[in-house]
Amino acid sequence: MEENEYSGYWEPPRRRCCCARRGTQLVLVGLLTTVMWAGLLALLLLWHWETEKSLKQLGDAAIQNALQMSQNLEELQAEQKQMKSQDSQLSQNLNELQEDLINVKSQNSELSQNLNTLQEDLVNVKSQGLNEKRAASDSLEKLQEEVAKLWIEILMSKGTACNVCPKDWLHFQQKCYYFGEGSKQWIQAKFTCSDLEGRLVSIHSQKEQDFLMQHINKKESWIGLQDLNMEGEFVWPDGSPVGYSNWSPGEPNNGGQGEDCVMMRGSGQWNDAFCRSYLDAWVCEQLATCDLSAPLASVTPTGPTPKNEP
Ligand SMILES: [Ca+2]
Ligand SMILES: [Ca+2]
Repeated sequence: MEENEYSGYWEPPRRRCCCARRGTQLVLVGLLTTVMWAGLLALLLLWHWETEKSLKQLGDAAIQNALQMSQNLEELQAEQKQMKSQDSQLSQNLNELQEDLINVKSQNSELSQNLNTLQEDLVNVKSQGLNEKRAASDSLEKLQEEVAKLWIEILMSKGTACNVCPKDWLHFQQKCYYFGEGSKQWIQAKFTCSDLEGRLVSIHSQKEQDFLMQHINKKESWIGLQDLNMEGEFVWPDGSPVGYSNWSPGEPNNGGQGEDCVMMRGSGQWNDAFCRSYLDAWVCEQLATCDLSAPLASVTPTGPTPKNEP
């Protein structure tokens, strides 16, 4: 028996035992497999649940982000619209400013033009006023001279001697003459005569010319004639035009750089010369005054006071 036991005669029980063990093992394996599958399924379900949850959260976040982005986009669009509106307003303001600038420039130009016109008018008025004042002064001076001459004639007609001249002046007819010597330009000779209370000589007759010829000692001498204001229009110091004249042949010729001041040559004939030339002689004149020391017959003075009146 023991030999059979140990020689394998009892193969069937051994097989039953193995089969039972195998069944148990199979059951265990099956259980284990089931548990494993169950665990795996549970894991899969858990993973699926977690994944779905995550996806849902992601979806919610995406929706939230999309909403936020949409809101931001709307805000940006609103800002852009507002900026466009402001840009349009700024552009309109800029255009208005440019138009205002153009208007201001135009007004400024017009004002500047008006100012220039006013300044020109003012200069013209001033010039006209000065000319009128000068003309009035010349007229007054002329009138005073005529009155003085008339007064002298009246006095002379009453037997009064009107031949009084300052010292070193020579008397001829109704005037006194001073024959100055020394190098001078025409304008310097003119001012020197003024300082002597006279003026450069005016010559109105051949007799006067002859008298002057006798006393200039053949020296070239400045006389009062000039055409400084208007070329070719010669006038005497009292403003009177040329009546009597004694021009040299071919004169006046306004030669060289311009000749506007008249001199008497040694021959006595006249020549227009350059005013800044220096001559060694000039002739001044003034009206002679009357000697009123003798009583007058029936004349009452009403004119200007004669010089040398006692
Ligand atoms: Ca001239
Ligand atoms: Ca000349």
